Amino acid sequence: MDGSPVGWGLLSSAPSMRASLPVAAGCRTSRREERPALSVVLPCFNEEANVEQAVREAAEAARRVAAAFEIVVVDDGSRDGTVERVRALQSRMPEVVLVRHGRNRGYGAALRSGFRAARYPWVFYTDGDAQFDARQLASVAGLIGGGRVVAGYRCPRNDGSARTLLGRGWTWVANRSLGLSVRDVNCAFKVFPKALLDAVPMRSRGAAIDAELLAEAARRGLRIEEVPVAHRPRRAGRSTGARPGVVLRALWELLWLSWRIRRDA
Ligand SMILES: Nc1nc2c(ncn2[C@@H]2O[C@H](COP(=O)(O)OP(=O)(O)O)[C@@H](O)[C@H]2O)c(=O)[nH]1
Ligand SMILES: [Mg+2]
Repeated sequence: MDGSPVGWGLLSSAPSMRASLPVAAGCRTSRREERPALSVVLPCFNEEANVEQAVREAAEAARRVAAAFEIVVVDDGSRDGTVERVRALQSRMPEVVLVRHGRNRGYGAALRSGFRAARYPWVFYTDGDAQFDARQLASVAGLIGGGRVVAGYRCPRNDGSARTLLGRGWTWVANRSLGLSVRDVNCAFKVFPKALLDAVPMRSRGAAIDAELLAEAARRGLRIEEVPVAHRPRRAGRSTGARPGVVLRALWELLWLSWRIRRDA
């Protein structure tokens, strides 16, 4: 594992923005040389019923794959008992860090706060609603390192057919407008080098953040390793990812992002 903060030409631009093909199952764990130090970022908005499970699974995953780890829970202005649940976890788990927004600022803003707080050279993020089982990280740990980003794709997505269709449409639009070819742009199961997250001028505050991060990674020549991940139905609480305001904001941010990337090119 290369822990260098500015290794792999992160600060240089590469002409190609094409993502790699999905890796074959047998390749996934073969490249691991050293255990990475890992910050796990979990954005949460009104997740009192799910956050404990998300943190426990993340801790289990990190204990298996990381030399050192922390779990950064970002509370995005929840009005339920999310913060109290996290505080209760902190009394038993010193690795848990709580970052709070005084008001709800959006998914992208929550991730950005988590990235800023992260202390380790690799950042794994997934949702605080436990729709992804973080323990799947163990099967892709061999890909963490070097000039690589790990990007999951939901296989299958478990949000119902209307949501799945909307997600496919979003992936198509994001790929077309940013010159990417990623299977599931908004899949919240990704690992990035912290050096990249520190280097890119992240601007999205809403759901376009995934597209922005992938585009910046590709532009800097990082390889995007796509891996299938299982996805569970939301067990409790409410999804806000398909609200009209969230979708419109994401489209607006994507339009702006695509203009900016073309301008910079
Ligand atoms: N949609 C949304 N999710 C947020 C926000 N802030 C944090 N989150 C968290 O981001 C994750 C994804 O949100 P969710 O509503 O489940 O979206 P979905 O999985 O696409 O339906 C969850 O863990 C939320 O708690 C926000 O402002 N909007
Ligand atoms: Mg969800």
